[in-house]
Amino acid sequence: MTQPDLHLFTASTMNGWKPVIFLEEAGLDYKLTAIDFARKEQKAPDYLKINPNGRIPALIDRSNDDFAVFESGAILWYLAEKYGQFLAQDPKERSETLQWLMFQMAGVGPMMGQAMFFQRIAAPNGHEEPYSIQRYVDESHRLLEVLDNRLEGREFLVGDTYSIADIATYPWARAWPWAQVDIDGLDHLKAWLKRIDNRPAVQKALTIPKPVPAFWGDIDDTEFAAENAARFRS
Ligand SMILES: N[C@@H](CCC(=O)N[C@@H](CS)C(=O)NCC(=O)O)C(=O)O
Repeated sequence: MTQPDLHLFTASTMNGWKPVIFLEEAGLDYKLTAIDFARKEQKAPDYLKINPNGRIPALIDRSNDDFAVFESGAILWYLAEKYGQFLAQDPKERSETLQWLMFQMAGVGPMMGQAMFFQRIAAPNGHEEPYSIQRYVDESHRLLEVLDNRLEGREFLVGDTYSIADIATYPWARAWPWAQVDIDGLDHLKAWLKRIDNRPAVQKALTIPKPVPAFWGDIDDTEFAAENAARFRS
C-alpha cells in the first residue's frame, strides 16, 4: 500500500490541532503519528531530527525529499503554498493573512499559553504566582480584544474567506475558558468562534488525535527512545 505524501506528528493541543484542521478542511490524505507527552515522545532523539525544538506539531513531506517542517505557523504556510488553499494570491491580502498568522504565533499563542501554564500547571504544583497570572491573563484579554475589533463587520480575519490566519487563531481563541480569560462583551469574536465551531472539518479535526490522559509526566527520555525511533522512521 502506498503511503500518503504527508506525515504529521501531533497531539490534541491548540498548536497541534492547527495542521489537522488544515488537512481536514482541504480533504488531504495524511499519515498521523500521535505524540504522547506523558512518555516524552516529543523529546526523543529521532523526533528531534524532525523538530529540533522538541515540541509538536511537525510535518514530513515524502513527496519533497522527506522535507521536514516545524512550527505550526510555518506548517500552515507550507501546506497553503503547496496546495494553493487558504492563502490568497493577491499580494495585499496575502500579506494581511501572514500578518494575522504572525500575530497569533507571536502573541495570542504565547500569552494564552503562559496564562494556562501559571494557572493550570504552576499553581497546582505549589508555584502560585499571582503577578504572572494577572500579567498573562490581562495580555491575553487585550489580544482577544484586538481580534474582536478586527472581526467587527467581518466574517473572517482577512478578506471574505477563511484562511490560515483563522485556522491558526481559532484553537487558541476557543481556549479562553482554560486560560480563564473573560470574553464577555467580545461579541464579534464570539460570533467568529461559533462560525468556525460549525465547520464539519473543524469538528472532526478536534477529535484527532485522541486526547492522551496525561501531559508532561516525569519520565526519563531514554527509556522510550528506541521504541519511538521505530515509529518516527516508518
Ligand atoms: N511555536 C510552536 C509551539 C509548539 C508548542 O509549544 N507545542 C506544545 C503543545 S501546544 C508542546 O509540544 N508541548 C510539549 C513540550 O513542551 O514538551 C508552534 O507553534 O509549533
